[in-house]
Amino acid sequence: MERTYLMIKPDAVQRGLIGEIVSRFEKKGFKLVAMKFLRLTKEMAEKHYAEHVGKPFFAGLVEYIISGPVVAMCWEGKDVVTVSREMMGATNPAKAAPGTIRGTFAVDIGRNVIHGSDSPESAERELAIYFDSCEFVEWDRSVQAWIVE
Ligand code: IDP
Repeated sequence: MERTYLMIKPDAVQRGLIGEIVSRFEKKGFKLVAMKFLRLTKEMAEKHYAEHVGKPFFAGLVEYIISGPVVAMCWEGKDVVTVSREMMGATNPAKAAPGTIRGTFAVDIGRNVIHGSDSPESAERELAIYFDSCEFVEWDRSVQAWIVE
């Protein structure tokens, strides 16, 4: 089953949106596999956002992401990478569809409340930054057959 890395960013934690955001993925039918509350080091942030090194917003992005605690999560489910990106909405909240997480809770690209991997390959790379393999919890949900045929 596909996995993705989702991260509730420092602005959402400060604004008390953890429960609201986690709830959306739970209700959708995805399965939580790993979760931790932590503050990123500068090294972790630079590793996570390595593809953006050299861009004008890079320094501000790193400063933002290490400015307070985040919730790091691994979620599992059918097409979870694509579907969770749809649920998040566009990177720029001004362009995010109403009802999406960013469309509902954010207005600024520099404070867009959530991160989600953009491909299964990115998910694998990002999950390795935050979790050891022993931290992924194997468990069965009694409702699984009512979520995926
Ligand atoms: P994504 O988070 O939707 O995958 P990316 O293009 O990978 O979007 O950008 C990573 C993060 O960098 C964004 O979520 C946002 O926080 C930040 N970012 C991207 N572009 C800008 C910008 O132009 N100004 C400020 N921050 C930006």
